[in-house]
Amino acid sequence: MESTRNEEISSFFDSAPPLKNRDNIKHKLNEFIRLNSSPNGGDEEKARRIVCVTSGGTTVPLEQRCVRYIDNFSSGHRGAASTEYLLKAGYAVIFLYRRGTFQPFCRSLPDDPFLECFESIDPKNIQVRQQHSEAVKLAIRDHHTAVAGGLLLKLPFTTIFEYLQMLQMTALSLSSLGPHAMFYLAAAVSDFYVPWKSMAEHKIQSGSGHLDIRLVQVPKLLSVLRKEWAPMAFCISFKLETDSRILQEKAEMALRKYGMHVVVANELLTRKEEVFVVTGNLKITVHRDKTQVDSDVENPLIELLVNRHSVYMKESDT
Ligand code: 9Z3
Repeated sequence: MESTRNEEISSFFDSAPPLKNRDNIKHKLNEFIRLNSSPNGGDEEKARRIVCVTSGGTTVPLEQRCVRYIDNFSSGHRGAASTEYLLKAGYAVIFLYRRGTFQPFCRSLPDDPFLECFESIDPKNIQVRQQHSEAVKLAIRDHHTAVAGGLLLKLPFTTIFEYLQMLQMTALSLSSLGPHAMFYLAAAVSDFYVPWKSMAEHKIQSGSGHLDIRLVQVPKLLSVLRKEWAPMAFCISFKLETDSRILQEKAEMALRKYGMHVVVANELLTRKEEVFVVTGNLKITVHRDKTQVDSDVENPLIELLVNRHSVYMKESDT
C-alpha cells in the first residue's frame, strides 16, 4: 500500500515537465522567508507567522503543446479575500495562485478594471473615473504596502504539474519555521491527470468520432505535506462537494486520512454564505454576516483560523 503510494508520487514528480523558472522561484521564496523570519533583535517568539495561501483551479493539459485542457472550477475569490484578512492579522503571505484568477485588493474593482476605471480626457492624458477613484486608491495603496513591505509574495501557476512542484518547494522552504508556518489550501486541485509521457505531443486530431483518454489519479500529497515536507506547519485544507449529504462525512475523512489540523467544508452553491470548519471533534458553522451588505464569509473564517493557529503554536511550545 505504502510502496504503491510512493511509486505514484515519484512517478508524478519524475515525469512532470520541470518548472521553467525553478531557480528564480526558489530564490524569491528563500529571500521572502529569510526577511520575514528574522525579527529585529532575533526574538524567536516574535518572528512573523508565514502562510501559504493556494488559490484558483489547476489545469490538466491533454497535449504537450497544449491546445486543450481539463480545468477545475475556482474563481480565486476565496484565496484573494483570505489573503487580505491574513495580511491584516499580521501574517506574511505566499500567494500561490492560478494565472488570471482574482487577486488580493482587487475585489471591489469592476470586472475589467483597466478599461472601466480609467477615462481618456484628452489625447495625452487619462484619469481615474470619479465613481471608481476611492476603490482604485485603496487597492493601489494596500497592494503596494503589502508587496513593497515584503509581506506578500505572488507566485502564479497554471497546470497541476506546476502547482504541485511549487507547493512542494514552498513547503520544504517553510518547514524551517516549524509551527509558525501555516498552509491554507483553497486551490481546487485536479484529481486526475494525463502523465506527461503518455500525453500526445501535438494537437489531438478530430475525425475518428470519439476520443479515448486515460487519466490516472493525482497522488494525494496532503499527507506527504504533513508528514514529510513541513511536519510542524499548521495545515488547513478545503473540501468541496456539490452533494450536501456527503460533505461532512468527506471532510471528517480528509481530517483523519491526511492528518490535517482543520478541514473547511463547503458546497459549491452556498460557498459564499457558509462553510463548516471541522477540527478535532468540533464542527463549527461559519456564516457571512447577512446584516452587512459587503460582508463575506472569509472574514469570520480567518479570525477563527488565526485563533486556532495561536493555540496550536502555544501547544507546540510546551
Ligand atoms: C474549495 O473548496 C474553495 O473553497 C473553493 C472557493 C474553490 C470552492 P472560489 O475560488 O471558490 O472563491 O470561487 N477548494 C477546493 C479544494 C480542493 O480541491 N480540495 C481537494 C478535494 O476537495 C483536497 S486538496 O478533494
